[in-house]
Amino acid sequence: MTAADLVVVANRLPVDLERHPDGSTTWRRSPGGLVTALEPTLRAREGAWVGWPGVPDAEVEPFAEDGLSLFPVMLTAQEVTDYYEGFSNGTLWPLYHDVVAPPQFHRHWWRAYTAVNQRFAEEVAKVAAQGATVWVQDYQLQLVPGKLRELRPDLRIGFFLHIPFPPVELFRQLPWRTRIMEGLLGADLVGFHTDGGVRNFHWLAQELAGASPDRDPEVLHHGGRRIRLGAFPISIDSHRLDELARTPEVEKRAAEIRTELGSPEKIVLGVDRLDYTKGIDVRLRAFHELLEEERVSVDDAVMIQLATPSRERVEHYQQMRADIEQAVGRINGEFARVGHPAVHYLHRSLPREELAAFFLAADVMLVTPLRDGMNLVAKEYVACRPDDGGCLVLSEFAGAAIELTSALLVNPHDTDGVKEALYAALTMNAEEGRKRMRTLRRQVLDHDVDRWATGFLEALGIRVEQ
Ligand code: GDG
Repeated sequence: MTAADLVVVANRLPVDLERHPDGSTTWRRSPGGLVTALEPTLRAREGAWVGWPGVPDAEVEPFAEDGLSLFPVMLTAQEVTDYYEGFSNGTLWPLYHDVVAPPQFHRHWWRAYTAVNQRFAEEVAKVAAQGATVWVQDYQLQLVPGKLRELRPDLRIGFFLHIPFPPVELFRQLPWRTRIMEGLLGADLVGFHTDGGVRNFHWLAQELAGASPDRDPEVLHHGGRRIRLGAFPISIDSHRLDELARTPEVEKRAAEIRTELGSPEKIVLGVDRLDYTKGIDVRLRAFHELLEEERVSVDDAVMIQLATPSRERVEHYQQMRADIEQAVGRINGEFARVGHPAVHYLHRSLPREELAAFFLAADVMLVTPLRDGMNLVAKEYVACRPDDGGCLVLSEFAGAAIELTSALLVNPHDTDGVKEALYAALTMNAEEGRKRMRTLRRQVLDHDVDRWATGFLEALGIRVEQ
């Protein structure tokens, strides 16, 4: 395979390796937003993607697929435990999400994180052409820009963080804070979802790594180089979802869902990866209290919580799953009637079309994270409402709240506030609801994921053909 001019580096490849009981393996596409956003640009430039294929101890040869070269990085089972589940998801994830769960600091996790980041950097150094552009993704790979610059000073390196960059006092808890900061400063462009992330980084880079400010608040100087910072709020493939939600199949399925639920007046929906940052407990509490106060009854309103299984081997996730399932059980124990649960809870992943039908059926969408980099579900709900129906209740602490200001914004720590917003959404007059939704849709349809990717790559100095 020839060296690539554009290389994306992410913890995961855009395809997952699947091992079958007979020992054979196949690839399954995992079409996340990132793949959809970057695929056309990558294919047009015969780009490369470097990432882990999703199963431990898999030594897989690189392969090309339709103009895109894939370079698998091997992780041992121990590295999956220490680098991925440990340092990435047991240390960085909770620390960067306002310590909503206590982060754990273990030196052997950190050692695995540095070793794996080194391996990713070495793989990229092998596949990138002279002067190529490399785009590193997310918190699992924060040391890659620095390590890569040492190996290949000719490269143009961008880094984008998909989760919040934490407030100064929290980041300073990290025993390896300076190393992380220097890793990130190896990039030419460091991107965040919001200006808050830019500001936190700007301050910490000076404090911890001795970077110097510039007259431009989005520029730093370090090691004789100029580093640009910027806010690039990610989005979704809005037009494709809008079209999907207009298909007769999805419309029919949305109507069926309502009938299957016993034709309630209102359907309240939550859709999340099962994660303690998403505030699933917050919305269950609000719904529970409205039922207790008899402001809502199971005849008029039904709640559905779709929870995609996630990080099931990480301790905090096991506890949280048990707590949420107990809360669902308690609400149903008190308020359900036979054949009419108050809360429907599905712990599984659904196909895209089915998810679109749930969005189209839902009168109220509850997105109540305690902290979230962006939250794509909020944008997907809006994209799936070509009928201008539905009402979005959105946490102020999701990055999406900066753009989706016509949602009903709530502080997820304020149970009364969430409860009143849910009640307001359930009782909102149709005209006001449509007005809000029209404004939200203009924002989401105008700012799609393609615009995000193009904006980042252009800030990094490469021209993107439209
Ligand atoms: C991280 C940041 C940031 C969920 N259930 C099903 C399903 N999903 C899809 C949703 C959405 C995605 O998963 C979840 O994205 P979010 O943005 O809501 O949250 P994270 O996974 O935490 O993502 C976040 C994002 O990165 C991008 O930068 O916005 O802040 O935490 O697309 O639709 N998809 C299908 N079936 C399901 O059951 N098909």
